[in-house]
Amino acid sequence: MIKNPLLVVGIGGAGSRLAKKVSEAIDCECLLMSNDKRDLADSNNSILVNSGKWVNPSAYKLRSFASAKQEQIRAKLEGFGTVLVIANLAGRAGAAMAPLVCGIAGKTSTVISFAIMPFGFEKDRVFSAGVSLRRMREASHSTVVMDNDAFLDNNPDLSKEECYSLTNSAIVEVASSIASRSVRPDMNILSTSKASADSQASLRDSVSMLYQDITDADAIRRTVVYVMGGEKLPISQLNQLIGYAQGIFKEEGATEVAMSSLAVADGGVRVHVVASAPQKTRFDAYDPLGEIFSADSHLDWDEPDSAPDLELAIPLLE
Ligand SMILES: Nc1nc2c(ncn2[C@@H]2O[C@H](COP(=O)(O)OP(=O)(O)OP(=O)(O)O)[C@@H](O)[C@H]2O)c(=O)[nH]1
Ligand SMILES: [Mg+2]
Repeated sequence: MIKNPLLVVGIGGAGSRLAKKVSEAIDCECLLMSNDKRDLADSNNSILVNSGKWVNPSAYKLRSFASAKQEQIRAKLEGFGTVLVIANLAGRAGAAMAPLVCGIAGKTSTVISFAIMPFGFEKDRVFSAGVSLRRMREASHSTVVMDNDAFLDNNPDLSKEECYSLTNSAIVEVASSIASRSVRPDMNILSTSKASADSQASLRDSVSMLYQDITDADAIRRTVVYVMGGEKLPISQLNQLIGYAQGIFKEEGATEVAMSSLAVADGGVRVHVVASAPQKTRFDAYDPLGEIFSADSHLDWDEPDSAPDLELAIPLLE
């Protein structure tokens, strides 16, 4: 499914930081996109979405400014077999531009998108992230979701920063390994754990995070268990770990184990789980109306909501 050449696109602050790391890890081209100049510093391939006179543009506003750059985006994406798009949907730039970029890329390339979801207490961001995720999923061949909220639920003692640093490294590690293997079409949930000396505990933590997002765990059809720092693990322990994972995901032959020699900072083992998601996940509830109306009864779905600047000649109406 993955065709060369490969392009990694980072959108917004966190998206750009992660995309740079992934492109370094797998040695491929990188394109950054943001409305904030600071996100694009020291990059030689980027698109600045200028928000004009707006100091604090909404996601809708940003989307309309990004739409105006469609041709430039199309030109930058041209000629790539596969495009990996990384965006933080908790951010405005991410939520505004990611569906647009996936839509444009999807016309000519295979698109694999990575979406970061907000914490549950970021109430103002949950809805917009939910709608953007639905659109991103539709426009991509495969979407991998990292849910910060589920991670925090599982690791309540961590600060926001510690949480970001762990979920970010899971994204970079999994995105980098995806380039050399296949992913399931449609939606996949990425879950992770803190580093631990005990690989089974790390797997258990990841699975418990996964269960926060999936309402019907029996519907999981395929899982890939990524073992980071796993090459240092004795074979017997690795075997146990595989057996343990297969016990959790009962589907015959559906559990795959991917090893990575990437060292984990404190010498422990970290287990990431990528599970293909069933029809329903908790993200559906982020956009409650989307659950009530089926996709084909939306009159205005084709064009994402945006807020263009319309110059109304009000004085003339007098
Ligand atoms: N998951 C994750 N979230 C982050 C990270 N850094 C910051 N955030 C949070 O995500 C929010 C938006 O981050 P950005 O990635 O800058 O979002 P953006 O797409 O640039 O959009 P803006 O809201 O316009 O900045 C911030 O308010 C932070 O709370 C990170 O490294 N990882
Ligand atoms: Mg930002």
